[in-house]
Amino acid sequence: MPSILFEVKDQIAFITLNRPEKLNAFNREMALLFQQKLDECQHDKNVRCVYITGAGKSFCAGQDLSEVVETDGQEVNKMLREQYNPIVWKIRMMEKPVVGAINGVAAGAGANMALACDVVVATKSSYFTQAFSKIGLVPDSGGTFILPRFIGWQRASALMMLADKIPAEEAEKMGMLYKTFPDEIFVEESIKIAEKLSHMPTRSLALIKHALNFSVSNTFEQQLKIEDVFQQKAVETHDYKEGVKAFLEKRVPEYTGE
Ligand code: T3D
Repeated sequence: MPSILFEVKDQIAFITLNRPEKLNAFNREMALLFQQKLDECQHDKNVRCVYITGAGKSFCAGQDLSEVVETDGQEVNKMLREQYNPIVWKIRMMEKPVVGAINGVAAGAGANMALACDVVVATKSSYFTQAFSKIGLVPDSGGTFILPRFIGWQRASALMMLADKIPAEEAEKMGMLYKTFPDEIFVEESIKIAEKLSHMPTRSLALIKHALNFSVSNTFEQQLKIEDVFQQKAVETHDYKEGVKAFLEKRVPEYTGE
């Protein structure tokens, strides 16, 4: 079986991390295949939403530790540059919404990849752990950037140092994710979110995403300029014209993503 399952259905690309016997931990082959699929999503005009989940009872347990026995600093450095950094970068730069559908444990790089998604939802039985410090590592995959911005410095510091298991409902209260759903209705409810996003004005969603990307390092003044530039881009889209027209005609808009 391939380590990544991939299917495009009704303009949603479903990416499933598929090494369930290892709780979908990443080996090199899986990390590279994941990147390839993210690239396909970016370039395929038929894809208007990406949905990432894990096979079996877990989302992802981070790096496959059986692959890194006796790894030295240079190899880890290469690993981050070749495997993990491009994955979170591609998720953040993707010009379509990415749903992180967390269906069990999200640990280490798996937890931080989840945080990089645009809309993160989880089963109530899921949990997150910044597992790195437990094995003498430092959080990677953007975790030290994203987590303090989501939940504040103090809580991020505690989570990263203690590597505690944080149940999804607690993570939701902290602001680490959007919503949790009971396990038995999770697939249905999380796909509904992807379906909704796939029918929305895709280019406006991409601009919202990039505006948020810029907001983490911009001043208020710089951000007002970004909003100005992005709004001009949005106004030029077909979907904007359709949105206004449909509103005035009192009908449901039909967005094409253009
Ligand atoms: O050099 C570098 O590593 C740089 C890269 C860093 C990126 C990272 O992601 S570092 C962080 C790596 N991940 C971890 O440290 C998490 C390790 N796993 C765990 O702590 C636990 O497995 C979990 C908390 C995730 C889940 O616990 P539990 O009790 O539900 O499951 P389990 O029994 O521990 O695991 C089930 C199986 O999956 C087990 O295999 P077995 O005994 O049935 O044959 C276990 O060994 C395997 N597994 C789980 N996580 C990993 C793994 N195998 C390899 N690598 C894993 N990360």
